[in-house]
Amino acid sequence: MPDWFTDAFRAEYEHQLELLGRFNLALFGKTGVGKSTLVNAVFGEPVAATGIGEPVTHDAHLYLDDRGRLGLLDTRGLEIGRDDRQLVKELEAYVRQMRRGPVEDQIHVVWYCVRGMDRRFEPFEAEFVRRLADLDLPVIVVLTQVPRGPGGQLHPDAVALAGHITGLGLPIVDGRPYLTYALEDPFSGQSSYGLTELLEATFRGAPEAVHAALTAAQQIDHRRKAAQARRFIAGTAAGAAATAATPIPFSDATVLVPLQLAMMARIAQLYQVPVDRAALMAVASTTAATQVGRASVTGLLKLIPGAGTVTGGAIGAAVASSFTYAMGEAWLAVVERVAAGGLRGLDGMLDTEQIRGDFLAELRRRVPRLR
Ligand SMILES: Nc1nc2c(ncn2[C@@H]2O[C@H](COP(=O)(O)OP(=O)(O)O)[C@@H](O)[C@H]2O)c(=O)[nH]1
Ligand SMILES: [Mg+2]
Repeated sequence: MPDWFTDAFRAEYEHQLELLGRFNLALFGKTGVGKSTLVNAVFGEPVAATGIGEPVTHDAHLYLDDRGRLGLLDTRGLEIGRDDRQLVKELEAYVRQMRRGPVEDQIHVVWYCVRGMDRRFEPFEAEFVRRLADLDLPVIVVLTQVPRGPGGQLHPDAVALAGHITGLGLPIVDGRPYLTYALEDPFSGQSSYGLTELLEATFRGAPEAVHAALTAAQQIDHRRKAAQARRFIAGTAAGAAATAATPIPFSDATVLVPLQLAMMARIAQLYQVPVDRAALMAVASTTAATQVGRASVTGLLKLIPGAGTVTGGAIGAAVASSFTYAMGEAWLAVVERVAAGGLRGLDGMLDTEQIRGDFLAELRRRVPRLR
């Protein structure tokens, strides 16, 4: 059972990854303005050394770095202000070529980055932004490394620059730049800010179809992950109810397992819990779930008025739905704890016994009659 389950979970984990797709972000701006720092602050440091990515154009100045749920389109060897025509030409070719492919291969949002203290936004930059917008790309202008005063007030020079850019009436998301400081600097006492607002704007710019991928890719807003997980739990619970619309005999309750497996895999993906850990966790918790399954179904049957007498030893829609829902919520609580760095042993590794115990406790809280 555990081996079968690990394999099944791994397959489902991959399948859910495909369904989730990828959010593609294009980065433009001069070297050293803080593009990489910004990306890492919002999406987390790359797990492995990702290198420079794969060239995506014939002329090979555009590179796509595949970081799982996040695709990063970056420029090498071309500078805005010097090679704009070449850059726009390559970009046009790429966008055209991609338009024929699936949504998940398109560029979804552009961050055009300007160092907030540079005090200038030049005409060729405005022109470049317009060309991006002409390609139907949602462009967000980001002012990077904008310091704040002791009272939290934004540096007046950056505010002036933002006002200037807003006044240009560019076709950019929300019509104005976003001011940020991505990486805290303990020496000068600067803390990071503006990232959540930038992420919100990115969601507004991105097509609905990639919101789930963006939710999984970003690492700063866990409430969005939880909300997405809950939508999926509700959908799975409804699916379980449909499956059990004709009551399932007790012994056939395993027909619900694939649904629950998909649900758990999707939640693990949303929180980017790596597959080996996820498989381990799934095995641990589902063993627990199977153990308590019988007891809980009996318990749930007692909770639903008339269920016991009407369906006898069978699981009906209401019970299948409630139990799947409780499993989803319990699993979500466990995954959130793992994502926050918890449920580890003294050696820092994930502790299967802790996870199992935790999942059981969470499940019990949600199914009160459970032994
Ligand atoms: N403290 C601090 N340093 C930053 C910030 N953004 C960029 N830097 C620094 O500026 C330098 C260039 O940043 P990088 O992200 O590599 O720029 P890129 O060339 O646009 O990708 C690096 O040394 C960063 O550590 C920030 O928000 N805070
Ligand atoms: Mg960089």
